[in-house]
Amino acid sequence: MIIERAELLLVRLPMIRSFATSSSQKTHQAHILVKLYADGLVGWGECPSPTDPYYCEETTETCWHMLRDFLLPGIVGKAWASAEDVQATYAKLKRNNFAKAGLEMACWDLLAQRAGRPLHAMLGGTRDEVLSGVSLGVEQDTGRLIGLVEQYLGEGYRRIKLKIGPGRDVAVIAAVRERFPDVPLMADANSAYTLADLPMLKELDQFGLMMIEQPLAHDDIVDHATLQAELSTPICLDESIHSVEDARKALDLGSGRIINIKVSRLGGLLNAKRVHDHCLARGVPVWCGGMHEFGVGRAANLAIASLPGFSIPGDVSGSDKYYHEDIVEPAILAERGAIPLPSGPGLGYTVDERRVERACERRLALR
Ligand code: OSB
Ligand code: MG
Repeated sequence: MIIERAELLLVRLPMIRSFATSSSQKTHQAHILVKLYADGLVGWGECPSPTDPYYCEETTETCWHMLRDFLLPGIVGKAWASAEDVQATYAKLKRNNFAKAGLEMACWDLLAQRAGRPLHAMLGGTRDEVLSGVSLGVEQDTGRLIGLVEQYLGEGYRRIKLKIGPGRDVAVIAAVRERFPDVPLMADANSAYTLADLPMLKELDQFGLMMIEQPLAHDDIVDHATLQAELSTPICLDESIHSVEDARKALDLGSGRIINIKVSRLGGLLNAKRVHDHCLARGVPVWCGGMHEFGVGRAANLAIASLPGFSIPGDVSGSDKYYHEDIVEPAILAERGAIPLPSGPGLGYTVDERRVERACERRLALR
């Protein structure tokens, strides 16, 4: 295929509830949509980067810069036929995985549309629905947090993830666990702790958590191995894993027993699939993480989560958990804790261009 024209659209949506992690607080999300025109088709991708560099080093603006100045000029007008070919166009460009993921996603959408197949089928998906959990931000009021857990369990979500951070950890988990003794529960620290916090982290072992996600530094796999040897609760790695090589090394070291697969953090669907395949071969469970995606990125998350190794309900919730009005039709919604996979070609949802237009703050076209 040859991309004749590419557009970047910076789209900003207000969130239904503000979301706090140990490192940031958000009331809006501003994501870049990548729109590619090739062979009479239009492909869509999304960079769900936070606006600030507190989850990883990328931001919305670094994604815009990489796409405008390196990624799009490297592919527009050139022939390609596979996701491997797409990756080859930026082989020299280090990291910047959220930016790469937005471009690669739009290319996969084009490939799947041209093949007349749903993206999940192209990727080797074997499920017809994806099991869904929720990720709840840090709340200063534990009663309010318990109310939210109750609400989402009432909606049928299969697993609850609680963000934790210094001062909002053991007591919060204890309170939620006491109220919901049997619920599949986990904690995500977003790299807020160090090995000096070992006594507190060991206390978490008593709550029967499914896992503790990224307790230590964003760039660490060594201290995580030390910690995992001290904990009975499995560690799940998020921020530390950017590639299948990172996953292999972390698993070899014993830095964790579960991997959070994020399309964005891994630089696209092909790398996400590689991590999935590696973990499946080793018997390591994976689940699909999220970055508060709009409908385009959420559709890609659903597609990858349809692969057989995704044995744990992920963070891909219905869009009504995040946004009053998302940008795709039909809305992506969970029913009894499961989201059905679409049957149409490509991402399988239609981008509502009027809504995109209304929420678009900046655009750029390249030919
Ligand atoms: O660490 O998984 C994370 C959101 C923003 C940044 C990092 C993370 C998250 C989430 C929310 O946990 C996942 C979602 O509901 O999309
Ligand atoms: Mg995480």
